[in-house]
Amino acid sequence: MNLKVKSFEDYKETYKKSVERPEEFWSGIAEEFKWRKKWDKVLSWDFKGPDVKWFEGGKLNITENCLDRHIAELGDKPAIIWEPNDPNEAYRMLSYKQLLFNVEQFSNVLKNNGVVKGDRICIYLPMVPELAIAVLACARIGAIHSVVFGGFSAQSIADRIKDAQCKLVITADGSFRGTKIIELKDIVDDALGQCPSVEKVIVLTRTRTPVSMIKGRDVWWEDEIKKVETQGNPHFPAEEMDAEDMLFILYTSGSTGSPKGVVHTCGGYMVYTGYTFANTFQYEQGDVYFCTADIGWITGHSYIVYGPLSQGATSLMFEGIPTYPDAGRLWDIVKKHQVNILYTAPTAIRSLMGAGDDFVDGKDFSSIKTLGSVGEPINEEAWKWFDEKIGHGQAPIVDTYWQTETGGFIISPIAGITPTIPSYAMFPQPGIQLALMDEQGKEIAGNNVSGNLCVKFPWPGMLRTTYGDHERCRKTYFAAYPNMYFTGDGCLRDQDGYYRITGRVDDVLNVSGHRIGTAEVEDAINKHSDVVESAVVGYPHAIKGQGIYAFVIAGDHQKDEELMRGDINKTVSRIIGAIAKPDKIQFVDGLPKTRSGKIMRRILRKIAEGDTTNLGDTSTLLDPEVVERIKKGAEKLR
Ligand code: 6R9
Repeated sequence: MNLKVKSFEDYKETYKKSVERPEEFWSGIAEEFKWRKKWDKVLSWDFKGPDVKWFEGGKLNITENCLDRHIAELGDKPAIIWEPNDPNEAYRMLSYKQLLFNVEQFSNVLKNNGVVKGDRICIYLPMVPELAIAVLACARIGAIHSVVFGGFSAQSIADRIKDAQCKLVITADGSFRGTKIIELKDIVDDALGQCPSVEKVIVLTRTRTPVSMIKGRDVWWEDEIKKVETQGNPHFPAEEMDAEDMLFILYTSGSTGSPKGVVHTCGGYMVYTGYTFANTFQYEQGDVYFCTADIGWITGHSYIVYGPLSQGATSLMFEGIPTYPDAGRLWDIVKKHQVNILYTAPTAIRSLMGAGDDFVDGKDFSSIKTLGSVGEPINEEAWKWFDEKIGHGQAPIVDTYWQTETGGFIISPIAGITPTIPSYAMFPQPGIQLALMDEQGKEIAGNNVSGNLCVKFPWPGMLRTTYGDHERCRKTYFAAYPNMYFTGDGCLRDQDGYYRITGRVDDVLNVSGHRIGTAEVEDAINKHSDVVESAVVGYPHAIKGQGIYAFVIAGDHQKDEELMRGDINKTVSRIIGAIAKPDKIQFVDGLPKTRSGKIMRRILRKIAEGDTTNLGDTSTLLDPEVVERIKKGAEKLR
């Protein structure tokens, strides 16, 4: 397939063409995929709606592109290599033929359980091959998957199920994470009390921990597979989908309200993830590609499942955590499976770096060709360590900047082709027209400037709506700057025109690469019976990138601060999940508010960062004295 640029010159020319003649450019890329019927129109768009359509009239099924079309040439090639949590358990390898067989089988299971095109299916599974199988089977039957990350609570699952009105849930008895077992089915059961739309639950065996199985509702994955075997026809012809039919919903946090269901559609998402995967990593047939993300996040959707598989790649999936049994685990996997491309997150790099070089030195990295980073800005120190220790100065690092909403990379170097600079995402991907905007809504021209990062022209992988609430999509992404998609990130374009992401400019936190809204955490804390009010901000954290700092006004029931902190943490874990637990909780007797009642977060952010010398103008505060008291309390916490 001819999706890869060959030189820096070629990148520049490709980029130029992609901007000057976007429709011609993207239809050329799309032709490298398998369509049942070619599109009538490449693009129609209007960011006011927003109303964006790519490859209208085209018919396809993404799983024919990820599976069927590879069988003739790559049928016996590993599609998925699966490394279990416990290094002593046997790993698994699924060839393209086997994966197709399993996906067809499970599509039949879904059909037997009443699933039809357009139904919404919630998936809450550990990182086992069956997760990829379940995702692809939904796509094959035309059902819309909504994968929920295994670290989210019962309440979060319930909220997501209710929002999308899911008909069926696919889960497992439990999942292994390091030395822990997480009882997934139990968590699902806690959620289902609130979810009348769910008719069936399919339960995969993994940990074989005791689970409650309700007659008529809950069925075992393995039993359902046996039924399909007895039925005797393993095949399942892929459902024909329109390019703009929904492929999946993935919930993500914003600066206000509950998480939104970002919607991606079949055609554009396929083209964009396949193209950016092949080109950015410069994937070559035979390479073993290892992305350490969880399929519960967009990175796993786009760059463990759809992107790599549409390109006939070998995608390695890891069930466990980078520090189990020790901090050398990822490097052992690299050697064991001769990984050529390793794609991970700055938070993982920093935590492994912190574990000491004993876990790295002497390991075999000779197979590594390319490294990648995603999820948050990578600091220079982590970049250099990754480069020296893992890449031995030989492997280009692609620092890929993108979002759940963008579907795939929008700013990134191209491995071995474009230059790299530590902590810079460098160049827009072909087809991506960036704009830096100032507070007055004007585009900032020239170099050596910073502003709010926007995209001014559509690309095939962009979100189409937020599920069930199109107006929310418009307000969140398309209203801040007319005719632009606003990312929510700040960005610098340096004197050479290279891009560097400076972080979120809204109230979204990035904790260990996980996106969490401050408003969501506040809502959860405020649900605690003895909390009057709270305000949550981020602060720099050595490993996590950002930590969560909560200022809490407590009622007078609980006098013991440590107990109260424990209770608040438990409440947040129950409502959102352990990933949203505050790292620091400071009890305060008031919050810095303006006379109109708005919390001045700018001040709280500074205090949380430990930078209280210049708090700016506090004269508009209702009670300026409160700031002094909060400052004193913060010093005690440090
Ligand atoms: C893919 C993913 C999106 C937010 C995004 C930005 C941050 C992601 C980054 C990066 C700097 C990078 N982000 N990659 N910041 N450099 N290479 O992470 O999606 O979970 O939706 O998060 O993550 O702040 O806005 P998502």
